Amino acid sequence: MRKYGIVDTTFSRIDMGSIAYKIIKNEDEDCEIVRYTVPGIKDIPVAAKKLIEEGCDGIITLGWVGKTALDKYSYLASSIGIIIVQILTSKHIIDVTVHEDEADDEEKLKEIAIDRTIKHAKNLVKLVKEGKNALTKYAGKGLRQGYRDAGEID
Ligand code: RDL
Ligand code: RDL
Ligand code: RDL
Repeated sequence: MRKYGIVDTTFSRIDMGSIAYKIIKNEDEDCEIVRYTVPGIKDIPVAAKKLIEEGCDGIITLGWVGKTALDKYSYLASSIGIIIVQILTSKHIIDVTVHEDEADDEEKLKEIAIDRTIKHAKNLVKLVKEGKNALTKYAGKGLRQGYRDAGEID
């Protein structure tokens, strides 16, 4: 049975973990899902590593980055940490991050967070189920998460 990990944070202002849970369950009915909630983004890499060590085939992380320069440094650190865990474990960690300065109003931020979470949860299931070529039919299509697709330049 395929096993997925969800890592989310209490810092986040939207419960993206519950959305990811529903989508993964819907896309891969018989799977097992483990959720691990940590305080903030810098706590994500080790949580993801622990879930992989517990047998997860792939992970989705759900981070929220505040507006200040300090927040952005935290994001860079966490992002590098997530990449290091992927390299060390050879497992995909799909990094969903919402940056609080992506939108001025809360409704728009919520839309971005939900859309990004749904699309990346589907990406994770495809990669875990089908492997290397799962996304090849979308290559070069200008797909975006959180926004309308940019589209292909022809
Ligand atoms: O280990 C405890 C905290 O250091 C850790 O949870 C940090 O990720 C918390 N944090 C910051 O310290 C910060 O300056 C966060 C942010 N900014 C941020 O923008 N988003 C977070 N955490 O999720
Ligand atoms: O793991 C899922 C995503 O985090 C990952 O695919 C990122 O590489 C997606 N991404 C960004 O998050 C971003 O802010 C990309 C860009 N910018 C970018 O400019 N080009 C990309 N991905 O290919
Ligand atoms: O072209 C508009 C956006 O794609 C661009 O601003 C991206 O940098 C926004 N973005 C993030 O900031 C991020 O952390 C994206 C992702 N993650 C992502 O996973 N997928 C995106 N954009 O399409």
